[in-house]
Amino acid sequence: MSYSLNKEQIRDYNKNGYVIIEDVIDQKFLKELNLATEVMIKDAKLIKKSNEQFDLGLNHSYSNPSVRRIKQPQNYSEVFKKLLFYPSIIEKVISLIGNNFRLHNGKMNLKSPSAGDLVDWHQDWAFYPHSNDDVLAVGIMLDDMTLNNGTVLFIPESHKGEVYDHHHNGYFAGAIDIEKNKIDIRNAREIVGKAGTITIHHARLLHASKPNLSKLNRRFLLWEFAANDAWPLMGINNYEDFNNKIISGDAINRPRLTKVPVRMPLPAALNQGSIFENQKAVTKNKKDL
Ligand SMILES: O=C(O)CCC(=O)C(=O)O
Repeated sequence: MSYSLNKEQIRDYNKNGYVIIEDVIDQKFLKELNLATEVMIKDAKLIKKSNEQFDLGLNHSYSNPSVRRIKQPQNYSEVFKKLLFYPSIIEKVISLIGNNFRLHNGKMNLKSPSAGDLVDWHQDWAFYPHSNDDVLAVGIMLDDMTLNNGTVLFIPESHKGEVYDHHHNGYFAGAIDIEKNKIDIRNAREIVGKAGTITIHHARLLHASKPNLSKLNRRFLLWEFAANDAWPLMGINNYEDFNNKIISGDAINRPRLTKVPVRMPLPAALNQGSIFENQKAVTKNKKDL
């Protein structure tokens, strides 16, 4: 059985910068993922401050846990490791960026009713420019994504344009000032889907995510993948760790250089480790979401 994307899906991705595929994750496995998430949230109850695993909401407490993000869930749970190597996802990524790719970063945004923070307009590429743009993110809906629990918004074809300024007051802030950059967000597509649906978006696609106004959870996991010959321009700390993140294919030590627009995320953000805190510097856009 082939799990590859079909021609129309590949064409949609190249044209619009994203594609949505329903029913990718098996329902039984989804239950296991949600149980593993509950176990991690229990661990989060025991800590008071954000750490390398958890980004906590400002009102987090033992009795009322508020976890905004679980970072690198694959490092803390065998179930999430299994999801990282899910054949149906791997084959779809191969259809778009070829047989050689590695994990750049893994994260789950929980958007629970108690910590339903929105994510402001941004391009992932601004956070991690690479030597070429065979770089994308696979989003996995662990819960249904509905019109009032925090949809993702994608602006079709925006991946073909420039990389916008994501700085504020001289520091990287991880969000774009939509008015200053005269970006028309009326064309944004609001993405909804059943649990088990996946999205795949190009690293330069302009996107954002609405606040959760419901009483239900909205957990969305993102695997950010890069071709093995797309090297991060911020450098590699440890070459062995870098290659240990290969999901498919072989290590390549000859990066492929293409003509890509780049702005470095420097000077670095003031609150390293939390997109939610950094984006607060660019508050103007919040009313637009
Ligand atoms: O959680 C979401 O809806 C997507 C957020 C996002 O774009 C990100 O974390 O980079």
